[in-house]
Amino acid sequence: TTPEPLVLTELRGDGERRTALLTLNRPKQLNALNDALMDQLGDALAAFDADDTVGCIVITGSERAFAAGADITAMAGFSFMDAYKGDFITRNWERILRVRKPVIAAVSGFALGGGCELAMMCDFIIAADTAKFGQPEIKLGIIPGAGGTQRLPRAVGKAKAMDMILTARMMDAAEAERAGLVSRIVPAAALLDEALAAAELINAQSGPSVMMAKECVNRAFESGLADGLGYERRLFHALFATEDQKEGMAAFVAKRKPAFKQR
Ligand code: CO8
Repeated sequence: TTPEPLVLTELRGDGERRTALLTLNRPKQLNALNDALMDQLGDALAAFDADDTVGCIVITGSERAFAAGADITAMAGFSFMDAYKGDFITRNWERILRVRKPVIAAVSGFALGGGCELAMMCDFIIAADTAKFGQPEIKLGIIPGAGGTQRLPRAVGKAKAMDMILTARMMDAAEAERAGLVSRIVPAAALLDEALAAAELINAQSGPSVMMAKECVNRAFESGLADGLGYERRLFHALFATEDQKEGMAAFVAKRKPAFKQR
């Protein structure tokens, strides 16, 4: 028998472009992220990013846990050289950063350690009211290793990031939304529907504007204001070369819905 996949993949939506739904699938281990799972996730992300029928990707977990972190049993015996030579964690974790289409995290339950870091690598997080975020690595005698010390302060500011990383306390969904870590909170039962509805709105837009908008927002975290504004200006100008810009503006003037074609 073939083993159950660690990441379930399906296509959702009936528009011209669909949403790839990726479900982390180690529910008994609270979706603890091991090497095999991260390989499967990276493969799925790359495949759907290259698929023109897909406009947007949603990553979700189970009701109880988005992911409770990197698999502690897998790394418990690591030496420094194991971690260093295995390029732990860049090898397969950072593939998500190369995805050009939007990636939405739909988080229910625990998003801890590497699980919180994975959610933060997505473009935005929609949280169920049951969501709990944390970076509890300090309790294991390590520190966050997949961007937690860098992305969390950018998301919630230094005070809350230091508090969470040094004390290991969790943030509930309400605090995460107040702090800016998540874009919205929805009732747990509606989480997937809400995330898929957000994805559908994105799927209906022009491919080049969606990808360039994502690129520009990400640029805001990599550059000074003047450089970021210059980058935005160039891409803004470039979009006037697309057919979809003509279509979008013509549709507005004609008071009809635009039919964007470019992917
Ligand atoms: N790794 C491995 N197994 C886990 C993990 C994990 N991170 N989290 C939970 N599990 C397992 C438990 O061992 C348990 O297994 P079993 O049933 O066989 O005993 C099962 O999942 C259910 O968990 P619990 O019984 O503990 O459930 P509770 O509801 O009592 O507690 C908690 C839930 C609070 C989430 C608790 O499980 C917990 O504290 N988990 C660990 C959280 C944590 O410390 N996460 C950080 C891990 S370190 C990390 O992510 C570093 C990232 C660095 C970069 C990434 C590199 C790859």
